[in-house]
Amino acid sequence: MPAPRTVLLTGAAGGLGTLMRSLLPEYGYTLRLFDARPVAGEPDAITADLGDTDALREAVRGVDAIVHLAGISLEAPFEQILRSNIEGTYHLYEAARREGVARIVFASSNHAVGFTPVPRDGTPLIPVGTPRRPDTFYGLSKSFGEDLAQLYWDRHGLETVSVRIGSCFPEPTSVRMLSIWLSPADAARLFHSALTAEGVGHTVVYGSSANTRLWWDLTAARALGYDPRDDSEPYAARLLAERGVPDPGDPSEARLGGHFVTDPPIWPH
Ligand code: NAI
Ligand code: 15L
Repeated sequence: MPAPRTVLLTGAAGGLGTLMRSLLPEYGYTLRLFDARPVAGEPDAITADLGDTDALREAVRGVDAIVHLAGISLEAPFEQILRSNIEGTYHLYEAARREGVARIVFASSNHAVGFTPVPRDGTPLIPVGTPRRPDTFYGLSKSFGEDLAQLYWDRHGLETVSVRIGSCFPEPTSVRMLSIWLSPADAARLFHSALTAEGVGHTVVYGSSANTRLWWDLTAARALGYDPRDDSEPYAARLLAERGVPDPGDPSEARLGGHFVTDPPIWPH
């Protein structure tokens, strides 16, 4: 597909949205911003909920692609997850289909497979085809989003790259994040690859940097042209000294989803 120029960024007021607002324009994109909350310093941003189908339809009209970050990003009561993440993502796909948008990059999450045991002692890296094992209603909504993306590709020819993001923050802040960290610069590289690769259909990839302690297989992401440059290893000695070596007998250490498996952080709003 021709390289997209105008991209709708949903969730633009959030942590990852804020990082991408500063990094994605370097790749030549013009961003249209969308969030339920006002985006600081961006008076042209669209302030609307994913449940507002008229606002969504107008927001997607004329864009070449969408980076869909909006939604509840932690655990919440099922009814809230249903409204924002499940129905909200459906409304976005319907708006995109009706307006003829060619491609969506969907912010899935490691929590779609959060109950998967972490590889230890030379066991193979986790493949993208591993059975989904959501660790929360939140992870379940990401699993739904991946299936929705598959449906819209098979039935309507709308392409998606579903990125199972690890932890995208400026720095890793836990031992677990040493394995799943996605640096903001690598996130922008990955989203750019996902926006421009040819013939993606519906492709699922893991989203992380080239971490020395990586838990999953980045082959599918690299096949899109993604060439990660960062590695969490420089943070390892300090984090291990502060936090200690993980106990493999602790379920929150033994499963990919970490503390989401045992004591998920709750969406504050
Ligand atoms: P965030 O919580 O900082 O931002 C989410 C944004 O979505 C917020 O600005 C919020 O106002 C907006 N939003 C929520 N519900 C909405 C609705 N119904 N209508 C319109 N806007 C709505 O989350 P963050 O960290 O920026 O994550 C962005 C996306 O990436 C989320 O979908 C999250 O699940 C996903 N993700 C993020 C990871 C990370 O490490 N930051 C890891 C895995 C997935
Ligand atoms: C996620 O899916 C969350 O949105 C993010 O805030 C982090 O908690 C991340 O997963 C993680 O697993 O560290």
